[in-house]
Amino acid sequence: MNIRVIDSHTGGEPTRVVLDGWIIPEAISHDVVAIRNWIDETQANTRTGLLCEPRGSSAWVGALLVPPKAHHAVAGVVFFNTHATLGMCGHGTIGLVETLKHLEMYEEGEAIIETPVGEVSVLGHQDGSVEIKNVPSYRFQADVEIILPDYGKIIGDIAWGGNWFFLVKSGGPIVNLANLKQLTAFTEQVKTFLKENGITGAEGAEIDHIEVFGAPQVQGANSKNYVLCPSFDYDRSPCGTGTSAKLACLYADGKLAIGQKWIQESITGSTFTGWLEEIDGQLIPHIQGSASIIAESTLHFHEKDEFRWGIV
Ligand code: PYC
Repeated sequence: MNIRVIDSHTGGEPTRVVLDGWIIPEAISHDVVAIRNWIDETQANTRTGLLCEPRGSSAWVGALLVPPKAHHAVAGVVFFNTHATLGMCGHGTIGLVETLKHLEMYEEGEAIIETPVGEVSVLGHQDGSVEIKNVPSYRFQADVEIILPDYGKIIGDIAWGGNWFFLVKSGGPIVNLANLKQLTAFTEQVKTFLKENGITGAEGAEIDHIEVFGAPQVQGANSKNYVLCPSFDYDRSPCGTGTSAKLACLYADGKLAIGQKWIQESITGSTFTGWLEEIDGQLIPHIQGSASIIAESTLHFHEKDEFRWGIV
């Protein structure tokens, strides 16, 4: 099996867009929800082969590009990581648009992309950046108290930004790159506590991303974050869905007005600019950032390769 991909990074976080070679059953080939279920139920090998070492690493996010179902959409996409599929992915959508530009499949204007959690719209700007209008975001629960064995009482919010997040409000290590190990150990403990104590998003959904905040270092930024992803690696970018969840929490706390800009710095120092729009009583996050193409490749999966499906 050979799979053709284009790799990009958005603020340091890699995205591997799958163009062809991963054969989707015809009956579901335009249905991103069905494709997501098909990957989760039957395609773990291809998913891990594409993203785990030796072809990738736990930091990578994949994006399976598919034809859209609706006439008004330009593409459908199912995001996945080394662990499972994802509902939405902000940095991945920016990487996907950069890839579509590279393929001359996107030139200008607003375009709709279908994801398993709803339609998002994208807009390329003159300066090369990409703006995403994400799915509606909201805070689900405020000021949830948890007690961790090594850190004591921690308070955080649970919010939806296209994925489920626990946003730590108080406690935890200082957010800077020198504290990577401590931040990872801390957020893993938060995630384990939530799971073991049945603390979830709406309808029992697993909270699979943990976000911690600190003082920004980049001039003009409002905050710096560290985001633990489901693969137990961290997001090198400020995390588009995580920034969306943060905007919803800030708004709920009366700390951000509709249309007010919020510059979210990542643990690596890259930034996204976010703001909220209100449509029919729903909060629609806009996230703007930039991606760069880094490779165009054909990945080979030989039967004789002992790590054909990655090191898992
Ligand atoms: O940018 O939304 C995001 C994201 C989710 C996981 C990694 N990046």
